[in-house]
Amino acid sequence: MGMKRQRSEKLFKEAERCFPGGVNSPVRAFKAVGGHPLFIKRASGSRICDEDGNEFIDYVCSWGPLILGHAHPRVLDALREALEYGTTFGAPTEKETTLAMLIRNAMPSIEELRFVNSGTEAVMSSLRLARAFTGRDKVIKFAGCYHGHSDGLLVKAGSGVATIGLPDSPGVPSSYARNTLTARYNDIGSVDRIFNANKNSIAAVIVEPVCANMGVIPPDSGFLESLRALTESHGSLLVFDEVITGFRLAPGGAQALYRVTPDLTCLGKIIGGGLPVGAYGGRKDIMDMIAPSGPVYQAGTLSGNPIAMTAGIATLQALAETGVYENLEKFAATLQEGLCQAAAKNEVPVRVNRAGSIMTLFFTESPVHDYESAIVSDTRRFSAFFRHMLHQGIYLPPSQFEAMFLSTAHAEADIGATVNAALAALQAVQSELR
Ligand code: KE4
Repeated sequence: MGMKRQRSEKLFKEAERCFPGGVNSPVRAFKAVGGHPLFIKRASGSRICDEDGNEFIDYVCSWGPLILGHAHPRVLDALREALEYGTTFGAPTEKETTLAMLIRNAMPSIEELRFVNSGTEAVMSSLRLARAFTGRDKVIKFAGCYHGHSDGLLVKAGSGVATIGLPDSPGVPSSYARNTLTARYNDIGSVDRIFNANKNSIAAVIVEPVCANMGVIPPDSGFLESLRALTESHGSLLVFDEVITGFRLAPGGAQALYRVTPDLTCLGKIIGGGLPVGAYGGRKDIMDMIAPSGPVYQAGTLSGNPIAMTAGIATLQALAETGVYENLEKFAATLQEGLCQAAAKNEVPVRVNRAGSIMTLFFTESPVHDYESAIVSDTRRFSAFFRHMLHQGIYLPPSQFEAMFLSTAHAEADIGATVNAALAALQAVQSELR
């Protein structure tokens, strides 16, 4: 399975001298799938090309932001024009309001919002605000959900924490961790029990309305509605972490798709169109507590910078065109069906969970509906599958516990090539690991 990797190997050795593990984000390190990461040189549409000239159909898409694919002409043209005016001023610009209006029009629950520079910053700020608004300290999250790396949320987290099997992160003071209570996704009873054991002390429940950090796990029917009712009855806030699902599942995100209205929403990824942007927002009576209109402090040098705003505006305007989500749905459904058939033909027990244009192929025969049923997946088979797909020119997320992301640039030929590669890869996995 030869693939030229000399330049990536050379660059990785240099990177290892600069960065812990040679990367700037753990999940990129290929730790869960073996070997060293490929260094990417350029990308366009659905394709990425590494430093050794290998080309791949990309299903990472920068972990979600690139729903239009790489280097979309509309985004690049808008950025080229914007750069002529300067890059950042540390002062208000019209573009922040333009992007905010696009977000608010799509998500009416967001009456006011604040731009930050990452999903982590959005979630961290939203929970500080929830604690201030309710006067309570505790927060409920769900095992396997990942909300960025702020201290209080690195408790039974998903994504890279699950990928490299870290129990939780050292360095988080126990005082933080004890204010983060963990429930079981899709198990409303587990939430109810925590509320009853912590009366009047839960500031908020934070949830990925569709999980994508223990692999993709959609909510069971009624789960989000029950969370809404429970938080309301206990005077706690419901925070939707829509960093992945916002503008991914629908223009209005999961809250539009499932018709459940949170008190606060966290966004990131797509709203930045490939540049660093996060946002948190929601009810005006809550958001007005944020400085300078209120006492809750939060700030950021590059928050709302015009270049990132430009990429976000161009992306959301392109997504507003007719048929975009219908096409994503069509291609994603075709891919899901193709992967299931490829597994069946090779008698490999898999589950392919999907929500819109994100999906995960789990190497397990039982349904995957929470963290416990996700982590029993055969990660050995997954890493063999990953390697065989990579060698056939398909770049999957290097972790069983991440989502595959499709873009509007993924064409029928890409889907067909991916399904054919999966057929061969699953056959190879079966003969290797029988
Ligand atoms: P960032 O700080 O990475 O922009 O966002 C944190 C975050 C918050 N909420 C959800 C639901 C998220 O998925 C994320 C980050 N997602 C991971 C991928 N699963 C980012 C990839 C990485 O960590 O390198």
